Formats: sequence, C-alpha cells, structure tokens
Amino acid sequence: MKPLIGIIMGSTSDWDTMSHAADTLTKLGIPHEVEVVSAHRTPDKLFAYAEAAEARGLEAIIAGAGGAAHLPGMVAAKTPLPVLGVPVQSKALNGMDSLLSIVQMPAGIPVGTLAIGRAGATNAALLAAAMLGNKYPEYRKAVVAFRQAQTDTVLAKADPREH
Ligand code: RP5
Repeated sequence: MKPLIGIIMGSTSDWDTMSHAADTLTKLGIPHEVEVVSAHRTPDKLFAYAEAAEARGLEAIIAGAGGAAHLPGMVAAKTPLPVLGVPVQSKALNGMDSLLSIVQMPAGIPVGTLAIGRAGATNAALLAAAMLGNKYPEYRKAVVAFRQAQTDTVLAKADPREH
C-alpha cells in the first residue's frame, strides 16, 4: 500500500526514539515510510523530500530531530502538508534544545510539536492517525480501538503491587 505518513529523522541515532512512531502506525494498520533526512548533512535531499511529499500521496509528515533540531521546521517550510515534530532527547541538554528549537516556530509556518522522546514519537503517530481518521473511517476505528485497549489494560491492573 502507498504510504500515507512519512516518518523522517535527522540521523540513524534517532531511530531508537522514532521507531515508536513507526511501531504505533503499524499497530494501527496505517501505511508509512521511514527515512533519514538531515537538514544540515543532506539539505538538498530535505528539499527534494518535502517538495515531492504531497504529490507522492503522503498526508502528513512526522519529523524527529535532536539538538539544533531544524528538520521539522524546514520540512514544514517546503510542504503544505501538516508536520508533526518530535524532539529527540539529546545527550548534552536532555532534549530541551530539541524541544525549544522545534516548538518555537515563528508565526506563519507551524510545526505541531510533541513531547520529548518516546512519548512524543508515540503520540505523533496517534495524532497523525487521528488526523487521517477525518477522511478514513477505518483509521478512526483503529484509534478508538487502541484507546479502548489502553483503558482496559489500566482498569484490569488497578493494583500497582501486581505489576
Ligand atoms: C541531529 O543531530 C539528529 O537529529 C540527531 O538527533 C543529532 C545527533 O546526530 P548524530 O551525530 O548522532 O548522527 O541532526
């Protein structure tokens, strides 16, 4: 199936984090692609990827990066598709650098910014799925089922001593 969501990241070292976005989309049955696209190491590839994304059939892009994390903002500048940014936890500043450089976009080019690290990657996938759910009833159903399963799991293990 043609991918609907593009997951990109600045480095292979981001995969530990961004794999949670891919795993979540897989669980929901949403076709996606995964690729390393670096804003500063492969800037021409970044432009080509962002410019071609809509015509290739992508409907949203999840972009993860760490440090001076300009990938999500630059991608958003080059595509009309919604871009969800995931701040990867950096070694030097624990991801505060990533978070601030992704979330503080000047007015005019938005990046929907998620939490630092694994939670952000997982939630980026869930948010992308919720967006797709406006158009594809099967993905809306998949998100509702995911949430119900999560609720059932918590309710079934209410005593923390049993974990
Ligand atoms: C960013 O620099 C990447 O998104 C990564 O989080 C960070 C470090 O990259 P590596 O030096 O590990 O390749 O571009």
